[in-house]
Amino acid sequence: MFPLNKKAAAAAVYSIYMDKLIVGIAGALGIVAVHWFFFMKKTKETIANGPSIDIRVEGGYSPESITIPVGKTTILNFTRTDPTSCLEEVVLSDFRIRRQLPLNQKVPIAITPQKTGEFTYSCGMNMYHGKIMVR
Ligand SMILES: [Cu+2]
Repeated sequence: MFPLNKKAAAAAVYSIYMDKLIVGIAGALGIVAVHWFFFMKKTKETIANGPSIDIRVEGGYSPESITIPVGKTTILNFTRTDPTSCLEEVVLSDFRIRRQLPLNQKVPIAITPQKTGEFTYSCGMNMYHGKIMVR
């Protein structure tokens, strides 16, 4: 009798885990689908002269926070080395920029902030964040 109950309990626990796993997989597929939906056309960038900052995209953005001068053009060189589809697009909403980041390619994004403050940017799904401090 006892071994049978133990077996039943184990089966119940297993089924709960399976439910969670299925929900997890469904959620992940949903995220991928949304990313595909928002896939946008590549645009050519006009590169302005001025200082640049390299930002590596790998499990997030590094450096996560950068400081750039107000009223001057700074080029942010994004290089994505992370194959996660989540990071394949970067959105600098304050600067009205949305750009694809092909794997292992340097993508220069020039910005010229007109006011000081803290600005955030993110991946296309708003899950990973980076910060731009304008001084
Ligand atoms: Cu994302």
